[in-house]
Amino acid sequence: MSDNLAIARVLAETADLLELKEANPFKIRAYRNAAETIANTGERVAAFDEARLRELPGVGRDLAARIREIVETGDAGVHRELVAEFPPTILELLHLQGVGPKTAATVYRELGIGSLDDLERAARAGQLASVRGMGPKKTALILRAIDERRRHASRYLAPEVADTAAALIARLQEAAPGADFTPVGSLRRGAETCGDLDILAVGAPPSLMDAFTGDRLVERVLGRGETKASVLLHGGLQADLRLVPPGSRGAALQYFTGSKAHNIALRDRALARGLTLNEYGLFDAATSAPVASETEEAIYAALGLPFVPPELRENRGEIDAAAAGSLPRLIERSDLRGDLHAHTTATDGRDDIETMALAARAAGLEYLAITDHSQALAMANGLDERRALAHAARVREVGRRLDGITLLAGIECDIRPDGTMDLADDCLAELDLVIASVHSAFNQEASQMTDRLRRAIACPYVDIIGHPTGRLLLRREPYQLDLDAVLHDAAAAGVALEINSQIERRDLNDVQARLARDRGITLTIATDAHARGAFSLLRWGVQTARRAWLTADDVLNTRPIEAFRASLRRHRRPAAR
Ligand code: DGT
Ligand code: CA
Ligand code: CA
Ligand code: ZN
Repeated sequence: MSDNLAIARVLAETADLLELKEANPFKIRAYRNAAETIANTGERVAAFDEARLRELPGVGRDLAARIREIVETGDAGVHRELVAEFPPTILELLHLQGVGPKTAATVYRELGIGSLDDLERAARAGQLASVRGMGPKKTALILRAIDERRRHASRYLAPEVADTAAALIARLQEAAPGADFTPVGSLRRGAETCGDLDILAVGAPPSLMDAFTGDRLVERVLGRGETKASVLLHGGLQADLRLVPPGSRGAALQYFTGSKAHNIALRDRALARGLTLNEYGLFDAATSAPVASETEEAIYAALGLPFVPPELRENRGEIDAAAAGSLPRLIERSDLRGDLHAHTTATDGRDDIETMALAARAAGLEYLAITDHSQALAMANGLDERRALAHAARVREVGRRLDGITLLAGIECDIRPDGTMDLADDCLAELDLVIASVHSAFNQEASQMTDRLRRAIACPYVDIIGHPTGRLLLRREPYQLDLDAVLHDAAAAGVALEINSQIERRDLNDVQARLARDRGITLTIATDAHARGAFSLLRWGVQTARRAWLTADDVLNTRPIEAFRASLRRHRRPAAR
């Protein structure tokens, strides 16, 4: 096992299982902290030796040994033993949003509930009410979480699938050094989640199938032929491998990248021109003579189209736009000059101001806004007015000291349930940039939540709305909201909307960001970094932006610092009404 997230998952599960056993709280915390540290480390922890591992915050001798064990064997003995002590279904309980290890431990011990099915049955029968701290409200939340879980059960976060793909392809490449590997399907299209992992191998010998089906990540072989194999990986993800000869590389890439809807539309276009299109190539329908197959560009060109970037291939107007020569020039990671959303040790971040600034600079950024939480987020040690201003002074002081990176002193200010801002106007006015976000009372009705966001937008010191819909991929639905009304107000007020790059947020999503841009709203792409390694996450925000058809001009933080500052809402004249 070689990716950070997979290692972190084993450690976090160990912490959860220890909690279930009521083990020593310090030990539980130690595993949980290590899991978080590793998930947030930019470099590949699998390449670290024990000494290097012990330099990570919160990783001592024991944990370093456990981590090496996970890297080398794919699991840790302590984790395996813990799993064996409980029913195998216990992990699904632990992973249920809104339940958490404490509740799971209570219902397991008091009611013997060890699976989602048990929990659902008990909840429906009203048996949870007998457990301390579990009223009807909590029961309803649990039932909703189970329902959502069932609907999402078979999908995975794309960045996690990308990590798995990289690890797997590295080993396949060793087995077939001359071959060329590309992840295709939804992963290549930059989707948020993937149903499975599709890999295309060009120019590999048939023996590659042995390496694939025998890989250490493989739990079970689902099917195996000469040119195609499917396996189930540990953790439940399916992986499909296809072998094609170099001559049909482009056709196979095009076909297996999809989407299915794009392919069908493209095939119709081919048919209308007397051509047939399949995974082997583009052919003359009458004579079967090959027309194009070696590159995707050649196939699109033979259909009278420029190359269509994979992120656009969703049959959302891209073929017409391509035919009309009006495909957008999509934003790229290298267009981003700044990151606008980052936390430090002042609240719930793991690194201090200077460390974050240097990491942003190392990631090629020219500016960084430090935007710690406001007081309402007490759990995160949120800042009140006095601390916010003192923190801003420190941010500016560090910024003056450092070369090659400009720091902006901002805040991620909570939008209270009634729509008022969590910090006084005169404090917000002192800062360089204000993100306003919802972090509480997610269950408000649509009308209330819509008013709440509109009120926030009406505050003249709000520049950006952070993670505007509050959804967590595969875990939490967006809050109820009239997005149209919010977009209307944001456009009128000149407030920007964030595309949050956290892998489980991607919020706004592609469709919403495209809609916002069409309404004249500018977007930002931000990491919501909580540690120095997090700036690499910009990549995922950029993918969402590309899927939203955005160009560099549509995104505020592609601008040079002075132009960026000038385009913030606080420095613009109020929009004429
Ligand atoms: P996923 O796996 O749900 O995240 O989404 P995809 O797009 O990766 O879907 P998948 O893995 O079923 O198939 C990979 C690609 O193969 C898909 O994007 C397009 C192509 N493909 C699959 N089935 C069909 C089909 O019936 N017709 C056409 N034209 N293409 C297909
Ligand atoms: Ca797929
Ligand atoms: Ca597939
Ligand atoms: Zn936030």
